[in-house]
Amino acid sequence: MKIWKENRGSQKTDTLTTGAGHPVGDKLNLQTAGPRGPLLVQDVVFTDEMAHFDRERIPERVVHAKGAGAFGYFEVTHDITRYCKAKVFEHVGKTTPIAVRFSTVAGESGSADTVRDPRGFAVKFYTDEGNWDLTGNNTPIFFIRDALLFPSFIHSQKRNPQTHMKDPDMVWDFWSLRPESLHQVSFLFSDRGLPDGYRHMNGYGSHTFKLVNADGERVYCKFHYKTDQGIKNLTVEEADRLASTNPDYAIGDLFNAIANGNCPSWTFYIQVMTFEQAEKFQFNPFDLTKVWSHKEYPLIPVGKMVLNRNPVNYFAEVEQLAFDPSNMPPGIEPSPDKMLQGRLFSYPDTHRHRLGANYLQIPVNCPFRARVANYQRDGPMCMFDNQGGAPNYYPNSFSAPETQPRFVESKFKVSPDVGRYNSADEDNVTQVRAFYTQVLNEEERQRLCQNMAGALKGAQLFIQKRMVSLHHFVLSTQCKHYKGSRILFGAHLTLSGNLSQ
Ligand code: HDE
Repeated sequence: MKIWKENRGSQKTDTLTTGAGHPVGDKLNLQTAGPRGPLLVQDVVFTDEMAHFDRERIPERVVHAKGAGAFGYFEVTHDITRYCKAKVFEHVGKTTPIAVRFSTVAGESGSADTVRDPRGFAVKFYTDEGNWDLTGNNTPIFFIRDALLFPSFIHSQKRNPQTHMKDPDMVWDFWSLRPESLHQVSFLFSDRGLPDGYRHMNGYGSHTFKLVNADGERVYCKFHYKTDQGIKNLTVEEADRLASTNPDYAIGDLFNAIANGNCPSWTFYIQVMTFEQAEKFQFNPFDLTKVWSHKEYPLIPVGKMVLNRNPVNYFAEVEQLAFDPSNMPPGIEPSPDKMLQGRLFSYPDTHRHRLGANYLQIPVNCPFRARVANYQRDGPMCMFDNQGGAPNYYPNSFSAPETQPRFVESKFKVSPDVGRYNSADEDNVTQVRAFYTQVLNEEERQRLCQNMAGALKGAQLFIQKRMVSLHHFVLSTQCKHYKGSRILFGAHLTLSGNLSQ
């Protein structure tokens, strides 16, 4: 897609200025003492340009650094006010503007789009009662269930601290030491680990959340957004080819589709679980490494998400777009999920570091459908009127922003002993076994083993062995797929000779 049209001289152009707005007479030649230099410090056209250039980069995201963004709307198609009072679901037909950012996870901002990796699928709803950020992925589950492990997990997927290279030992050492990761790892090495761009994949809020209705009644909920374009994945060969020939494949695919009026959409669903059902659920309902059965907790349709506008400026609208799972308007609350709770702290903390204390004033992050009125003042890059002469302390005796008791969060009981509870062994087997033996067909199973072995063979032998035993432990010797998968791994790994031991 060609964006800029050639200027043939007939068009009126703006006067070029410095950052401070002074008109510039010459932008091609330095101001020097004589034609061969040296330079003059008084050349502010040069120093203004260079000093700004020196500061162009902000830190890239620690994870999800490479991404594409677009804008559009969410429309309610089915009434769920019996579950949730959030304004975004207020009535059928209501639309709310959204911003979406898709991403890969482990690579840097210059990395290829078609690598095997989960994909981020983060949605910001600009609602009438503040922004709601559903910062999800294209998978309904995750690798770990305790937020304390996240920095180590991510370190294992990024670069080795000495060689500065991706390191299969680190990747597979961590996964093989944490059996709860196998469910997500199996998903990742299945066909869905290589989505064809960003339009042909589903999205999931992944965590369990709490919905509260106007009467204060609460249920637990999960969010799903299913692609209306249909699921499409790349073959390993095609993904590899694109990684070298067109590393920005997914960004381009999304941009061009929207620019050509081929606007992608997703159908939005919830799953609902009552508090009583959660008490009796066979697993911990807040465990992010597990799904809720769709048979027992069917998908309830809610609405549609449509992306119909490309960013006008990538840096302003996508690089600075800051998602935060703790952005939840009244009616949507966190569940006790330890991962979600960890994220409530991590994201705004990241943004204060990456973008600065006033990152919520950046237009793309600003809750523009609500009016921000509070007692926060000052800080670097304070961009608006800083709330003028209004009182800056609370409580006060003047007509200044006041709390509204109807917005108090729902109450919940917490009485157990405080401790560091080990969740490593909370049934890491049942769901991954069902995924391997029931969800996948024989060819998909073969590809999974082949894909996994292809990556695992870069790790040291003892790590390969531990990973394969983990996979086989999940299947159990009774399983009819046990022998087949053993042979498959054997055929693709350097430890083939050792497998029979
Ligand atoms: Fe993230 N994650 N994450 N994550 N994540 C970030 O935020 C983090 C997790 C996800 O397009 C970071 O701005 C912790 C699950 C997406 O801008 C950081 C934990 C899921 C994006 C961060 C998780 C996600 C991020 C990096 C475990 C899916 C990109 C820079 C407790 C449900 C959003 C930044 C965008 C980005 C932390 C786990 C999805 C560091 C601590 C689970 C889509 O704050």
